[in-house]
Parts: sequence; structure tokens; C-alpha cells
Amino acid sequence: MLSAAWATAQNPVIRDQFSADPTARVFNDRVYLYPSHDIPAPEGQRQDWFCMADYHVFSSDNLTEWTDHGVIVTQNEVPWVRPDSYSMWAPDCVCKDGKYYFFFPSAPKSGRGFAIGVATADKPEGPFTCAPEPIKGVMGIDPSVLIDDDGQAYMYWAGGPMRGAKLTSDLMSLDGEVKNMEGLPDGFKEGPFAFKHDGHYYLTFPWVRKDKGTETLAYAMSDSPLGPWDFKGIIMAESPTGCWTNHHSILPYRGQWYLFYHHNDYSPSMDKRRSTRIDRLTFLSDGTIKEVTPTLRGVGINKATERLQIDRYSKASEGVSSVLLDTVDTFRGWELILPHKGSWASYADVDFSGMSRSYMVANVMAQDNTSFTLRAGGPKGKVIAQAKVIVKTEGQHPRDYSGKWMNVTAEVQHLPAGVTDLCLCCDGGELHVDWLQFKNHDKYYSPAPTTASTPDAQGFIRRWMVLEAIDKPNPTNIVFTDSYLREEFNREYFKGQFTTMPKDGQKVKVGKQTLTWHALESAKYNLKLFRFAEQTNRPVYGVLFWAVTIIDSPEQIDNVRLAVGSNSASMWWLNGAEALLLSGDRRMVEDDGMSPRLTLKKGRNILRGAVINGPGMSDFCVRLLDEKGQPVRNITINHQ
Ligand code: FUB
Repeated sequence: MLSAAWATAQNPVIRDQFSADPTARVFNDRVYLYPSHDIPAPEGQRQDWFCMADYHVFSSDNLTEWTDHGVIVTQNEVPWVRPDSYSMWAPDCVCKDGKYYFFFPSAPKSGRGFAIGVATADKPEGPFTCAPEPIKGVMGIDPSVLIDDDGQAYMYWAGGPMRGAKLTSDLMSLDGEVKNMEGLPDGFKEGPFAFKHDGHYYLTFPWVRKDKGTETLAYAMSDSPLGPWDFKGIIMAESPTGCWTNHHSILPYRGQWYLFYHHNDYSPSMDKRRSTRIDRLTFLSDGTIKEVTPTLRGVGINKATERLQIDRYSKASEGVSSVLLDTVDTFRGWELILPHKGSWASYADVDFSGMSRSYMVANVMAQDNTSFTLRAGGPKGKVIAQAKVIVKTEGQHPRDYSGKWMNVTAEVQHLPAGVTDLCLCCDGGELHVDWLQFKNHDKYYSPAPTTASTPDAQGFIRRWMVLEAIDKPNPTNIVFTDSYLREEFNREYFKGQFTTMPKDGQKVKVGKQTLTWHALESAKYNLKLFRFAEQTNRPVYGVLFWAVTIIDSPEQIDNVRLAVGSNSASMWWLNGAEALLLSGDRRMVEDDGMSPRLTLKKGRNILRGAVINGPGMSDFCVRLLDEKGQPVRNITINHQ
């Protein structure tokens, strides 16, 4: 069974089920996560205790997207396990000679306490076959296996004193005496995880410090795999959320060391339902481990196009909080609350690379007029986008809370290059945010290359020089009568309006405004002026556009007609002479208006147009039809 990948990086990393005691291993350059699987206790089982019936395995190659490979071992199918014991506790998995060995503790059918069994597979995700009997001579929980450089395997386990022993070369039995691990501190210990780094052996384990009452993660070092051990200290302090257990694994992946551990994020009031988290871990130069502070953010880089759960922030100003969206269905996750103007939360490592013209969508709940800004780097960083919440609920006073989650969008003003921290700053009002996401605008057009183009298969001209929208407030399209349009279109808005061929990037003055010409190649047969206005941060309604293009004809072509569709009205000139006027309240329909017969000169012809709109969308499509009504295509189109 394979379930969809989780495109999320925050803590906890498994977000649709509980996942405790996370042992992570790297196999074939991919991280495999073998946690135990807490579930709500079925009727008849102790409700306030661990309840685990099976194991899933998950994998990832970026620590942000996890694939659930489904159940690999279940209590009903292990010959020696009591099928109603719900005691499939902390496991481990190692690879030797291409074979995968999954070690797990559970309650045996005969006897008391816990035994440890093995299941084997040819692939890290199984299918696994369980050995018929548990490993002889072992009573206990939390197996951890270390395979030394010489191939010798050792198993460590808890349940009483921490113990360790050699394994036989087939990893299925103990080989030699069981040793108590000497040198560890007093106090409750379990969950050993042993590994080797830079020639040192590390034995790491959950440990209850005197007078503290819940588990830390601690470690000891040795020159020998079975000790004696030299206790070094704490890897992670007691859980800030009061989770009694912690349980972990440590591994390097692509040059960075990571600590996998668990907290009770999705079960704040019952700490036997736990969830896997990951944070970075660092070794100091003497081989000791720097204490790790648990984070909400976790590890990995999020693409800006993913839903960013900013409630799992990296840093925040005072008073900012992350609270569960639903205290019953906790797997719905959290919301971020920025309590007032000036509050902020930042989320590390968001990747904007590969994005082009884009906009931001935020799922928020706030009062009308609450505004916020997204910045790059931190609360004083460059503005990426600014948004305002407009609540339009019928019958409700606009200053009341909408009480509803809503999507707010804003154009991206500054697109960060590559990976940056994203900072959400509240500019006024209490702001609740569930997620943020960046989206690329559909590619309606792209900057035109300087090489000439030809009309498309239907003869539509897609290459145009277009001037940014001129403000021309028209409250309705009804005013677009012939006389109104003739007057408006023949008015001079800027110098050279009817005579010069502008250059890409050239600026013109229109009243007090400075507007720029853009050489565009439309992605479709029609040029979406509305999007162009939006993406050049110009008004989209009540505007006038000027467009011009050069048609190069290899010969003189008589009796051609200019066929135009526009939204709304438009006027067109060929080589300086009026060719066509489309008046009235129009939708863009191809060949909506047809000019009288015209002559296309041999060589360069200038086709100029102006489109006006009121409160609606705006676009146009233009082609030339020959005397048989066929598209004229043996021409080249250019903007210079
Ligand atoms: O998950 C059940 C038990 O809780 C584990 O075996 C211990 O290490 C503790 O995490």
C-alpha cells in the first residue's frame, strides 16, 4: 500500500497518524523511517496506556515529502506475538548484505513482559517475513542494532538495565554473553540508539533526570561497542509539552546530521499518542553533541508553491501563538495568531527559485480591513507582498469577525531569489493564518524575443508592443458609441502616438504618469490585456491600451481584411489610416469586426490599435484574411 506523499516539512513530519519512537535509517540514499504506531485504544484496552497494533514504514529523499509505504508488520500476523496485546513498541531496521532486518519488541504468546523478534525483507519497505520465534535469551524492549565496520552486529535493548550483546552473522540470534551497559547515569533509561561516528561509539537513550520526572535524550561515548561508557550529557531536554517519553534516532543524510524524536503534538492532553519530529544535530570538534532545541519548523526546504504552514514558525515576536484548529480532530493542524500590529512570525527556508510573475494566497481569518505584509529575511526585510482582508458577509457588520476562513490574495512585488526566510508581519488587527502559498500566474504572455515571428496556424498575430494601461475611467461600456470612441481614440495621450514605433522598455509620459512599452508574445491567439494590466501593477478597469506591431510582407497583397475581436471597444489603423472601429459593449469573439478591403504593402506595414474598457475584462485578437477569407500567413511580425 502506498499513500500520497506529504508535501510538508514542519514538525511533526507525519501528519495523518501518530508515529512514535522514530528510527530512521538511510538505505540507497533515501531516508526510511520506522516508527511505532500509536492508535486510540479500542474498547476493552487500557485507555491511558500505549496502544500499538502494527508498524508502517515511510520514506523520503528530502525530509519534507514522506511516502507512507503502509503496514509492514502487524500483531495478528507474527507467529509468536499475542494478537490482542497492542504492544508493538519501538523498532529498528538495519541492512546487511542487501537484506533488511526489522527488529521489534512485543508481548509474546507465552510468558510475561516483552520479547524481541526479527522480520526480514529484500527491500526496505518490505514485504517482511517474520521469524517464527523471538530472539532467544532476550527479554526487553526497544532494540537497536549497530553493525560495526568489520561487519560484526551488536544489539542493545532496554527493560531493566540497559543491555547489549553481539549478534550472529545472520542477525537472527545472540552470539555470546549479554552485558549490562556500564557507566550510564542512575535513573530510568530506555530506548537505546547506538551508532559510530569518527571512530567513537555513541550510546544514546531517553533518561529521566533526578527530580525532573519526564524523559530527556542523553548520551554516552566509548571506544568499544559494548562499553564501558563515558556519560556525556543531554541531547535534548524534557519535552516542553509534558510528553513523558521521548525516543529517537540519529543519522547523517547528505552532509547534515539529524535527530528524529517524538512529542505529543497531536495529542496534547494524552502523551501516549505521539508524533515524529526532526531537527538538526551538531557534533562539536571533540565529538560531543550540542544540545538540540526542539523546533516547530523542523528541517528541510519548502517550495514557495507548497502550502506553507507558518503556524510552525521558526521565530516569532512576543505574544504570537500556534493553536490547534480543532481540538477534537487534531490532525487538521494549527493556526498562527498574530495578536496585533507589529506582531510577526518567520518561517525559515522557503525556496522561490523557478518562480516568475506570481501572487500570494493566504488562508486567514480576521476582521475587515486587517492588513499584513510578507517580507524576505525578517520583520524588516524587503516587502514581498502586501494584503488586506476584506470581509463581505451579507447582513454582517463589516467590522465583525468574519468567523470564517477565507483566501486573501496579493500580487508579489518582489520575488526573492532562491531560498529565504519568509516573515509574516501584522500591520493592524488580530490576524489568524492557517497557511500561505505562492502561485505563478498563468503564462498569458512572455517577453517577445528580438527574432521575427510569423502568425499562428489560424493567422493570429501574437507579437505586439503594448503600452501599460492609461487611466480612462469609464463607469460602463454603454458609453462606447462611435462618436465617443472616435473622440477618445483620436486624442493624443503621448507624443508620437500615431507616428513612431516604440522600443521595448521605452517610457512615455501620459499626463502625470510615466508608462512603459512592453514587447510581448501572447501565449494564446488573443492578448490578455486585463492580465497585462494586473501584472504591471496598473488599474485593470476603466483603462485604455495602445498596441502596435510591424507586419513585413514579401509582396503587395491586395484585398486583405483586418479581422478583429476585442473586449471591449477598439480602433485599428493600418499604415496610419483608420481601418476598423469596434464600438459598443463587446465581448472578445474572433473576427467580430471586419475592415473594408485593404492593401498590405510589400515590406514594412505598421498596424496600430487602441482598446478601451469599462468595468470588465479586456483582450483582443487580430488577424488578416485574404480575398478568399483565408488567414494571411506568409508575413513576418516584429516589434523593431
Ligand atoms: O512506545 C512505547 C515505549 O515508549 C517505547 O518502547 C519506549 O521507548 C517509549 O517511547
